[in-house]
Amino acid sequence: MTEEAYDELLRGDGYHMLRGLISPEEAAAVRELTLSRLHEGADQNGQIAIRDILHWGLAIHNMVTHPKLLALAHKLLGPDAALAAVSARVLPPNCPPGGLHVDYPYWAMNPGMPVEPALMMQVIWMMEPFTPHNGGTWVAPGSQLWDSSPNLERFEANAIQATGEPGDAVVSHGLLWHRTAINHAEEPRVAILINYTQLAVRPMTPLGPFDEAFLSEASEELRSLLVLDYAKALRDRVGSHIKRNEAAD
Ligand SMILES: O=C(O)CCC(=O)C(=O)O
Repeated sequence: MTEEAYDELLRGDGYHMLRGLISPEEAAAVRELTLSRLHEGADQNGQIAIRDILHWGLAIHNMVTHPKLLALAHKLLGPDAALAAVSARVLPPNCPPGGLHVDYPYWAMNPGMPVEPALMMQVIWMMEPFTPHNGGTWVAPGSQLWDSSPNLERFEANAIQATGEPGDAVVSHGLLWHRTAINHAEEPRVAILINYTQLAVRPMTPLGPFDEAFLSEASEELRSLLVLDYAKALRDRVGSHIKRNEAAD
């Protein structure tokens, strides 16, 4: 799975569908949790973004550290990949579509952005069925390779809507052109968004601080993703870089 998804993200459609990562019941519980916390969110042009939801507890931790996602994140971004953001996105009924974009850090960079190695991987978790009717995300297959700023005309000529079942996830290269859709349904549509980056990418908004109670419950995998000691993570990276160079001599 990891090998196929890796190739798809870098050289194929730029995204890969992972089915049934959590059960429909688990997804429904996270959907309810999200809807009970809408007051933590901010309006984003008619849609609701709830940032930094790690403190919501174990269900979110388990999604962030799902073994299939971590295997891919580590292959794509390195064994010391970092968690850059975890948020919820709610599309209220009849919300307007979101703006066409690529994700951070790519939109903040000068032209000539590297596809490979990737700097960022995004995960769009479906907490209910995603359909064209309720706002399945629009993505343009292969657009990570288009080497230009997103433009609506090219996007609209190529884009398709990601659809799936509760507990599925779309994993994508950070350079994939995408936008949120209109929700024509009568119920809000809920997604959980997770972004992983290479260690060296400066987070847009640093996660944390994390108190002792939080850290004592965090798994090894989660602590590693939080890069609690950046200087040490860099020392480890220098160490393995030097070892690699020595091996090559
Ligand atoms: O909620 C969605 O449909 C996807 C949102 C998204 O990927 C983004 O805004 O970067």
